[in-house]
Amino acid sequence: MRQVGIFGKRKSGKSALMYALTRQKIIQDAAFSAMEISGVTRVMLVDTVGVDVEDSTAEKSAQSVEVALMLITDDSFELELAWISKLKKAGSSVIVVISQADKFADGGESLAAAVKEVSGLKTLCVSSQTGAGVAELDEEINRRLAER
Ligand SMILES: Nc1nc2c(ncn2[C@@H]2O[C@H](COP(=O)(O)OP(=O)(O)OP(=O)(O)O)[C@@H](O)[C@H]2O)c(=O)[nH]1
Ligand SMILES: [Mg+2]
Repeated sequence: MRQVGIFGKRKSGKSALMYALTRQKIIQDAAFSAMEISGVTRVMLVDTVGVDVEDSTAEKSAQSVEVALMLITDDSFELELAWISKLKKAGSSVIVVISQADKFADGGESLAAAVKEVSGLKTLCVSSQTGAGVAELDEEINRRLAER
């Protein structure tokens, strides 16, 4: 099955994001069940161990995912940038996610701009708690999968 991996430091909100994305999908499927059946793509969301954990098993997941979500929650994101290189080298399409965006006064926009500037990657602000940005992220994931 096609895999989408969720990467980030410990407590960056990986598991919460996995549930938010899953919930979104279930709601959509309920509302548009007739439309979804014919064009359904089955995707496995892969939750990983923090990239800041020693001997992280995320290393293994990085080899098998087609699309990788790299979560960033604050302005020290050197480790995440190193992982982005690693994921790209392994052939994954990387989407940067400013996670827990509800915690920022500006919704994470200034951090997103800073990350985008150095990484050159599409960066989306998402809150699993309020649901802000979840639908946009879901769309972007599907776009990336369709492109491959
Ligand atoms: N305010 C806010 N808190 C969040 C959000 N997402 C997660 N959290 C909180 O952040 C903490 C960590 O969330 P998790 O989803 O468990 O993070 P994780 O990256 O899976 O953590 P580990 O598996 O331990 O590495 C929990 O207390 C969550 O309630 C969010 O969008 N907004
Ligand atoms: Mg977790």
